[in-house]
Amino acid sequence: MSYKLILGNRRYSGWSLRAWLLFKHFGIDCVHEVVPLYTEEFERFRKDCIPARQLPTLIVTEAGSRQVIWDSLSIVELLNERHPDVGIWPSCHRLRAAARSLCAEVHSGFTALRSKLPVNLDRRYTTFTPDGEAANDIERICGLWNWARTEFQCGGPYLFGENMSAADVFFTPIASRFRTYSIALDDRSRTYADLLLHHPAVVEFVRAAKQEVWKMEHNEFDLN
Ligand SMILES: N[C@@H](CCC(=O)N[C@@H](CS)C(=O)NCC(=O)O)C(=O)O
Repeated sequence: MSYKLILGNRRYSGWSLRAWLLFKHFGIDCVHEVVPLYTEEFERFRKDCIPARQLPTLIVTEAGSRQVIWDSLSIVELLNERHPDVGIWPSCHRLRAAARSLCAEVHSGFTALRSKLPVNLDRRYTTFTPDGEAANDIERICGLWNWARTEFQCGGPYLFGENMSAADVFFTPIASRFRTYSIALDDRSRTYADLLLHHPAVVEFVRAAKQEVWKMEHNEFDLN
């Protein structure tokens, strides 16, 4: 069995960062390719990887057959099924259920944060003020981080104890938004966000992102 992970522009693709970190942190081998969004290459990717429409996408090749898996949450579940010993989800069922709820909310929610603070791993805005909806998302996220620690008392430094789980992986691009837009955080949330961003696989991803040449207008704006 082999994996090929197709990523969007690292600079802008928080979803791709999740998939990348998942493979790297849990030590699962894959080859990867970057397909710049909204280019001819991206159109070719869509034709080659039907029915996937978005990145990241995973191609699993096994016994001569090729399967396309798309959407970061289903990539998490596929890897969890195939690599049950690496600890993608916490081992305790209560923690696992909570971790899944957090991932599900990240996956389907925080739309204001996503649209108004687009991922840009190569920018740092120092005068950005989130509007009310985005501020609500930020407050909710920090509230969830604190809730997980208080509710389960796992110690840390990750949400569910000593080990990173898929929940921490899912919050990593959010931590990158907090850094890009210089969002003020309480001390505990700041320490946690910094921990995620200092992960060697994230540092490697950000370094590569800074070398990319493709630019997307939506994610590149100037503040006066
Ligand atoms: N729910 C998807 C979201 C993936 C996503 O939105 N990918 C963006 C890049 S970060 C994309 O491919 N955008 C191109 C498009 O939507 O046409 C996931 O979890 O993987």
